[in-house]
Amino acid sequence: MKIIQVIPTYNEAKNLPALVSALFSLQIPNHHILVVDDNSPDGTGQVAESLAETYPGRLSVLHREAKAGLGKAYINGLRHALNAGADVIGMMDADFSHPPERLPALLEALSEADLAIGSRYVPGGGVDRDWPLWRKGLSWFGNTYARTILGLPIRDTTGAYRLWRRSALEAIPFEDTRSSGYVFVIELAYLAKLAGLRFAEVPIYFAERTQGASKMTLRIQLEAAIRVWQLRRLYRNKRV
Ligand SMILES: Nc1nc2c(ncn2[C@@H]2O[C@H](COP(=O)(O)OP(=O)(O)OP(=O)(O)O)[C@@H](O)[C@H]2O)c(=O)[nH]1
Ligand SMILES: [Mg+2]
Repeated sequence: MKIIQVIPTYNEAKNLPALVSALFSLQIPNHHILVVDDNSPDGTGQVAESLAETYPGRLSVLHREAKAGLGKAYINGLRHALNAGADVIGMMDADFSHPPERLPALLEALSEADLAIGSRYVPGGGVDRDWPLWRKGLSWFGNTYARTILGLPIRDTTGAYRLWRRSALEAIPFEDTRSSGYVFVIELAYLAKLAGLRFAEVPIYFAERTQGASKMTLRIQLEAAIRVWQLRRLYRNKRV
C-alpha cells in the first residue's frame, strides 16, 4: 500500500527537515512525502530539494511559481499523488501543529473509513493550552459555524490533518473548487459528505507552531465565512 503525504509549504524552512525526519522515523512501509512549495522566499524549496537527495525515491517536491493559497497547492499536490499511484493520500501542515506521531492512529482509522481526520474536538483532542481564550473561542466558533451551516457529520471541520483512501478522493470533484484558503479543507469535507463517504475522527493535540510565522489573514477568514454559505447554495440538492 503506497502512502503519499502531501505537505504544502510557504516559508517553512525551519520546520520541514525536522518534520520529514519525524515522519520517516515512524518507519511506515511504502511511505512517501510530496512537498508543494509556492516559491517560498526563505528557501523552503531548496531545503526540500536537499531532503529529496537525502531520501531518494521517498520525497519529491512540486515547485509552484508564487504563493496562491493552501487550496491551490493542495489541488496540485493531491492530483500529483493520485497520478503517482498512491493508495492512501495524506494532508498535513508543515508547522508541527499536526503531530506526526498520530499518523499510525490515522492509518488505523482508515481501515474502517474512507477519510480519517485528525480532530481537536473529539474526546482526547485539544488545542494549544497556552492559546488565549479569544483564540480558542475563534477556533471553536469557526468550526461550529461550518459544521452547522453545512451539516457536516464531524467535530473538526477546519483541520487539514487527513488521510484519504484513493477511491474516496477519486469520488469527489476536488479540482473544481474556487476556494483558496483553509475553506478548501471545509469544502473537501462537504464534498465527502455529499458523496456519502465514511468519516473517522482521531483525537489530536494541536500545538501552536514554534518556528516560522502563521499565514492566516483576515482575508482568508472572511473568504471562509462567506464561502461556506456559497458552498451550501452551490451544492444544495446535488449528489456528487
Ligand atoms: N504552498 C503553500 N502552502 C501554504 C500556503 N499558505 C499556507 N501554506 C502552508 O499551509 C500550512 C498551514 O499554514 P499555517 O500558516 O500554519 O496556517 P494555519 O495552520 O491555517 O493557521 P495557524 O492556526 O496560524 O497555524 C503550512 O504548512 C503552510 O506553510 C500557500 O499559499 N501555499
Ligand atoms: Mg498552522
